[in-house]
Amino acid sequence: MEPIEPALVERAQPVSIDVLVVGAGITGVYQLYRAREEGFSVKLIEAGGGVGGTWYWNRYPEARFDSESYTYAYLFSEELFNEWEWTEEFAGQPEIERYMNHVIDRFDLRRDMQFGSRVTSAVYDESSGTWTVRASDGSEFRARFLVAAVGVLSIPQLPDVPGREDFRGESFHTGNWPTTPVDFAGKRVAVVGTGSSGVQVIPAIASEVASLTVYQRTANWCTPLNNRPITPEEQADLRANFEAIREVLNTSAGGFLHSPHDRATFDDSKEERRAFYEKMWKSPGFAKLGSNYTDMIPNKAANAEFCEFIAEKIRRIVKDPETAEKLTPKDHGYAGKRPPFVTDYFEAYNNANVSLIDLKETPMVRVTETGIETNEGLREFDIIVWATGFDFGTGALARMGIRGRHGLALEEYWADGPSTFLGIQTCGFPNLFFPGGPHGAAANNPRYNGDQVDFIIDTLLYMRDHGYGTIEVDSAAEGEWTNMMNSNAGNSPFLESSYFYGSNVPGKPRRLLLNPCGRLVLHEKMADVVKNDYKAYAFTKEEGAEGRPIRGEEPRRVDRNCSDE
Ligand code: NA7
Repeated sequence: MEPIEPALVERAQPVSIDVLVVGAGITGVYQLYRAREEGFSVKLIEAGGGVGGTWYWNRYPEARFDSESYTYAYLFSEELFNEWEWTEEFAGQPEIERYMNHVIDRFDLRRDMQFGSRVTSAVYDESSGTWTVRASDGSEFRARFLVAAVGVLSIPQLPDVPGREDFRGESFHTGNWPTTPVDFAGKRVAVVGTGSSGVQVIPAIASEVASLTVYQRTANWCTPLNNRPITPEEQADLRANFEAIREVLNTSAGGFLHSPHDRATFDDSKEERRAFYEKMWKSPGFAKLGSNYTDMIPNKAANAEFCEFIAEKIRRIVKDPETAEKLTPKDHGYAGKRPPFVTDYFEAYNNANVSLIDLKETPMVRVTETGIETNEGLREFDIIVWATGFDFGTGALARMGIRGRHGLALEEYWADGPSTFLGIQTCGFPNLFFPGGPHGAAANNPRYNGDQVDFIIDTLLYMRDHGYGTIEVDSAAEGEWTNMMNSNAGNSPFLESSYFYGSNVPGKPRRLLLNPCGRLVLHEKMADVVKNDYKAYAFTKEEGAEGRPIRGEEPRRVDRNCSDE
């Protein structure tokens, strides 16, 4: 495909390219790499000052992977896999950022990347079949294809508590952490939120602060991450087994290496179950999900027993029984919400300077200039850490000013929740792809996001081979996929109270933002697209010759009352 002729450009000298990638996270960088390798002219723009995406912005103390480092990292190059030695099973943010910088330098990607450039609008022009994208730094691009690899956890969500802006100390959201170190030593600190981020930051700072007050709305089923250094022997094993590792990670439902267990809970005696739970407690990260009893999630009695085992652990670790009780979840079972993995989290509450406030018993009333007021009074702080999560799944896509055919705004089209095909495209927005967006899968993120990037590249190559200039998904294909997502939502372990349904964002429609049918169904449907010669799409020829023309119809809203399907 030839780069777009400058003659098509209507406004002041935008840069004309085949593919514009937005977002320098793990997905966007891979998209840039693949597009360039295939000979497309491509640029990547990124709002942040450096590479890493989520792993650039979330640089709070002890931010780290909870998927094994080598399962989360790139697999497209054996040389890269061999030469980068992760120091720990679960790498910390600084090492992850170093890795991402290494990748972009090793593959000479930096020259096509532009940082500090936040998209302010992306408008589709039907006459030329191109996107005009403008960014905060004044740059402008005209691209045939727009790939919004903007991540699911990239818009920090701050609570709507009165006075939040009035606080005169320092305050930070974990997902928008400063690049300069925050000095916690001797400070009075509040941490609000006890999801995966909050429970990482709490033990990391507990011993250096003067006081730490944790504001918890919902207790989580936290279990040990069990991080450790990777030994030289293990490094050698990883290298020797690259092909086998890649095969499992590329083909398994979860994109992890954890072997599934072959027994259901009550196949074992009480003593055997107890020993097995102990084994799970000592297992690394997501093994507690991936290698647990086969019925631990769907069987209520099985789930309750595993939860009771964790509750006992909490009671044993936390010395103050009242605090232990508050830290034990009451409103969901294991995996009803995304389970965090921790290092010395419960232990932190044994420090005399750490206290826990249960916001369900003691609601937050307001933030003042000096601290946080609950119905029990004011506590004064020097620093407030908001570990209050994100506008998950659609937050970033809805804020880019994306306008498709007939000026259709993406955020309006998705006002009742996202409507997608394969979690990659949506009708009414030709030549737009959003790998890693809503409805993709529910697994080790880079693995299924990478599957989507590969699918996008195959699609672009198909278009190039056929001389097609535009692609738009058929509304019926989109409807089928979206209905499948919505009608299977009940099969996901996650409850509606989970942020995976958008329930943490006031006014956001409650739709499952993951793919409850899983990664293997995603693979199957992608393969069907190819097998059926891309019948799910309308294409136009680059030079206006015959294709499978876009029919010019209004994108149809998907029927969302599909619970009986
Ligand atoms: P999460 O998992 O969404 O956690 C956010 C936490 O903040 C959670 O405990 C929330 O309680 C709490 N929260 C949210 N809003 C409020 C208000 N208004 N008041 C008090 N507390 C509140 O985000 P994380 O950053 O921890 O983790 C995100 C992902 O990063 C994680 O899943 C991993 O993939 C890595 P709630 O449970 O909603 O009651």
